Amino acid sequence: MNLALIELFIIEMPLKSPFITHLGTVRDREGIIVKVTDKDGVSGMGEGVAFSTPWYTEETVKTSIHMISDVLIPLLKKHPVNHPEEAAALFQSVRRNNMAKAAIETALWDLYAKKKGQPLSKAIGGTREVVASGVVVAVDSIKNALKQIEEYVAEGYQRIKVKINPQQDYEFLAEIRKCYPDLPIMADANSAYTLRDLDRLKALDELNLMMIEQPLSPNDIIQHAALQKELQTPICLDESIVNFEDARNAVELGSCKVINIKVGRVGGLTEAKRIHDYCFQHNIPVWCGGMIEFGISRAHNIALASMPGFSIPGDISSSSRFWEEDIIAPEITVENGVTQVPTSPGIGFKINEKRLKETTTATIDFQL
Ligand code: OSB
Ligand code: MG
Repeated sequence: MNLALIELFIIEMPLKSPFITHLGTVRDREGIIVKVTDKDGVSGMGEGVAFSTPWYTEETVKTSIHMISDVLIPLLKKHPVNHPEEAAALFQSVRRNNMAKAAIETALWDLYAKKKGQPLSKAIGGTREVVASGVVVAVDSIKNALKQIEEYVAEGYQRIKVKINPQQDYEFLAEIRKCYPDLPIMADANSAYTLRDLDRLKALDELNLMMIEQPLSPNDIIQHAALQKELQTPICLDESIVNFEDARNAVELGSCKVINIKVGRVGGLTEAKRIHDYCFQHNIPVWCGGMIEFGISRAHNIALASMPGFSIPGDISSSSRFWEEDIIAPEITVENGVTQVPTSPGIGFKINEKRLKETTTATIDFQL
């Protein structure tokens, strides 16, 4: 791909309101914006979605910077690639560190699509002109939950995802269900339960939830299969699925009926596509998960969610869901419950240079 320069922008931005889960609260988001530029001066953008601390996966912003700087870029220097899929294959020689890999690989996909003069969605096999938008409510009081839901329903979101845990589940969801009898609602537990909570989880069956996301620990693949046999509500796996093999094992074992695909969690668009293709063949619906990310990663998510198997609204919310001002222009917007898939080359969004500058805390450059 004739790479000449890779630039990292470490950025930081406060969320408009705290994002509360039983694992911790996110108030400020650090992120890594990756810009790859080739010898013709064409650039592609990617984003590293690891958090500041390892609460969601083992990676952090600092481990990502280390991996990108000291391992992945040196690999690319030593083995120049002609296609983003070659970078994904090259990165297989490094264990895990999927968010660091995805940060670079997605930037290469944007560059690749721009060189072809194609929207990224088309370059990866997307077919939709719009993607269905959902939004996440992550608060610790029913009052705040109902306030946010009212707002989001008015904005047209097609489904609401609510964070739950054993201290905040049946009564909380029942109250929401009472106010919104027909709203598509799903619950995300982020591994807050074990099989000992079987009765608590079974009680949720009567609330007509679309699905319950990641009830048990990431490695509880067999336990999720046992749980799914006892529940009517479909289980969706998030943290458990970090590569194609995890998805295949989960489907073969009956550990879930739905899969949440996150580009960062699985190491890039190449692996995300593989999981999508497998699920599509096996009639397992998928949707695109969010990482409280900035506009660059959200733009990659929109391209991914335009693929045919993404039949359920994902965490594709507007830039204004989390940010006073995003780092892309135009910002991502949701109208009538959908987000338009861009038709211009690459990710289809430009950088808001002023906003990038004012949120950047450090930059690192690599000459290739
Ligand atoms: O479990 O899906 C999750 C955000 C950060 C880390 C994990 C999760 C989430 C979300 C998505 O719930 C929020 C979003 O970006 O819209
Ligand atoms: Mg989740």
